[in-house]
Amino acid sequence: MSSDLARSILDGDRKALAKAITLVESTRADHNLEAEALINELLPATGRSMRIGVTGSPGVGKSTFIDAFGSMVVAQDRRLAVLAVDPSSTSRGGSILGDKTRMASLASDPAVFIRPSPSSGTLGGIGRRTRDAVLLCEAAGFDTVLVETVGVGQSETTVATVTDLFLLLVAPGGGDDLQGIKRGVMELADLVVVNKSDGNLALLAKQTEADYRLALHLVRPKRTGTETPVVRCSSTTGAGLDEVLATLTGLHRTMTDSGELAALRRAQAVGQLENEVRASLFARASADRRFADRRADVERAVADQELSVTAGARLLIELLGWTEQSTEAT
Ligand SMILES: Nc1nc2c(ncn2[C@@H]2O[C@H](COP(=O)(O)OP(=O)(O)OP(=O)(O)O)[C@@H](O)[C@H]2O)c(=O)[nH]1
Ligand SMILES: [Mg+2]
Repeated sequence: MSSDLARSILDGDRKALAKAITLVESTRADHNLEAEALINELLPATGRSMRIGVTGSPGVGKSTFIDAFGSMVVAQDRRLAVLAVDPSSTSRGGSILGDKTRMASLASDPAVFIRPSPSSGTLGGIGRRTRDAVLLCEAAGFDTVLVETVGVGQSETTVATVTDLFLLLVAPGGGDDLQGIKRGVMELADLVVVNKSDGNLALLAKQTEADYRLALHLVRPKRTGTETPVVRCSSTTGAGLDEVLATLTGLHRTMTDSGELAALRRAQAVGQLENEVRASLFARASADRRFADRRADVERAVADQELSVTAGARLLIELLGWTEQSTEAT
């Protein structure tokens, strides 16, 4: 059954793609198993895209940027998929489908696939959902995948584990705004883009570009021996968007040629495997009565500092009755 779905996806059928992503996002275990089989089948057809994470604080212009940048990408005969990650963006009305007006040109383009983030939680969390959605888009022939996330919480760190390049979008502003960007996000960035570099804001955008160059000196560079590029653009006039694309494709080509991309993706897959194992083991433990019955007690004791975290964890794990050898082997 899933082979039919697989074939339709390989044919670039967008309805089939949407259906498959729904399976991935489902909280039903049988759906997830179906998705797992499907992705296994499609795996040989994946990997041939430029995977770009886009993050930025609310209001910096992510939707407007993706619309304008995406239109330029498809004008170059590329096929673009846009995935949104942040459940929080749905609640504040900023989800990519919510602001279809700002993505008007993209939403109607047949070379574009747009998928908003699901409103409810997914069984495997945003990491698994996003990774699988990226793979499905690739199998459907999309060669450019943008993964959008609002720069709050942990989502951008997760997105960085499923993308090749990470773009930090910022708006012109003084030093205070710059302080608001977490150091960790700056370290993740392969490219910083100062948006809204137009009209009254053009001068401030130049200053902001200089501020970021300076600030990036203070964080660990993503690539040793190279500076993280900072580019200015306007998503409303389109100025500078070509430079953003050229910088991204240039970086991607360099990574491909040097073997860095292959190594990165291998490391990402191994890291994701570890996350999956960790999550499944924890889910299995939580479903075990011996563990579940004592969990609240142990949590309280740890919270009240009656018991150390290490001792509490050992106590709970021992309740599972795993043998000496198997615990020693971990
Ligand atoms: N002048 C100017 N305004 C822009 C530009 N890009 C976006 N804007 C405006 O900035 C505001 C916010 O843009 P959005 O694209 O909605 O920003 P966002 O980052 O998607 O916001 P959230 O979805 O709420 O996180 C809108 O009023 C846009 O018209 C730009 O390049 N220049
Ligand atoms: Mg938005």
